[in-house]
Amino acid sequence: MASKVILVTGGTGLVGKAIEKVAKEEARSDEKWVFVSSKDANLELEADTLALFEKHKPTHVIHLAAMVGGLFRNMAHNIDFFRVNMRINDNVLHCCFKYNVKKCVSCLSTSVFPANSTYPVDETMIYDDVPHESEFGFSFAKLMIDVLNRGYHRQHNCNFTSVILSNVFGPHDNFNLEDGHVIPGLINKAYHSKMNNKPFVIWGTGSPRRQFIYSLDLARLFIWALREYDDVSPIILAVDEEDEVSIKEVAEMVVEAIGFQGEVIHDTSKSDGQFRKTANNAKLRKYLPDFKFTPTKQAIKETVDWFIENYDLAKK
Ligand code: GFB
Repeated sequence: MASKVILVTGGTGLVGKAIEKVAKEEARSDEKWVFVSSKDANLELEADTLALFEKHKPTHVIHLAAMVGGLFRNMAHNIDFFRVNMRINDNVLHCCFKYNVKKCVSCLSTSVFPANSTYPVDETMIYDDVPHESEFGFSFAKLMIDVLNRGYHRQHNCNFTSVILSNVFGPHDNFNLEDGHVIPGLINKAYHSKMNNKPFVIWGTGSPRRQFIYSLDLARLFIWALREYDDVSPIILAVDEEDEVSIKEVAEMVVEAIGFQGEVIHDTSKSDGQFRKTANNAKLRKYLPDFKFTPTKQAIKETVDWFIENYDLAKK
């Protein structure tokens, strides 16, 4: 019988689906995985969250549930991102405490780092200055997870920690143009440009740079963190600095994967957001020096193939 019950909140989203796939491939007899979504509980409500924990009695939690979105959704809903995520995080971590959860791993984002900084940023710099204004609400709510983790550790000796994620993409992403992140947005746009013989439009100048991470790579790292990483301080799970690419470069990879041959244009009336958030993954590399990330080009091709095969089901 499984001695560990691992509850994954936000378990049907981009990262949850990837963790489910990898956990199945690397199944261990002492682990029972439970993937839950907003259909199982409204984590903004304390009573619902308590009922969920009462039902599953988790020993471990991967906390992914969050109001998320790309730059443009963040800009349009800053205060909603703050309030919704604050409520969810407070309820989930308090239930982890109440139900004596042995370990909880939550997500921060590279958007928590100071907007004005030297690069690369690392885990020691999250309180140095305020995050970029475009994602102020989301970023501060994410930062408060670290405050909760430290608080529960100091006062109650809980083993709650967090991982800092850069821009994630992969199968089961949100391909919606207004709400989603850049890679799924570009894939959806390039697909329709090809189908309708229309120009492909990249928003902004294309010069901002990002360390994109494939959801299936992230899933392997997340499971490692749950099993092995025992430190309250966050750890950056990001590709190496030299694998950072510009939005323009990533758009070219999408165009190639889709096989679009028409005109490519930039809409520079759209925001660029933060120019860079380059994160140093030396702490991760100290633990996992040989971890191999999927090359971005290959990961984009796999995501494009998934999108086309699952077009009717894909969130968009
Ligand atoms: O993924 P994204 O929306 O967010 O990427 P961030 C925004 C960048 O891609 C900007 C450009 O430079 C945009 O101008 N871009 C070009 C596009 N075309 C498109 C498009 O079709 N859709 C979108 N969305 N952008 C994310 C945060 O920031 O970083 C998350 O939104 C999280 O909350 C994550 O914190 C780490 O990369 O700027």
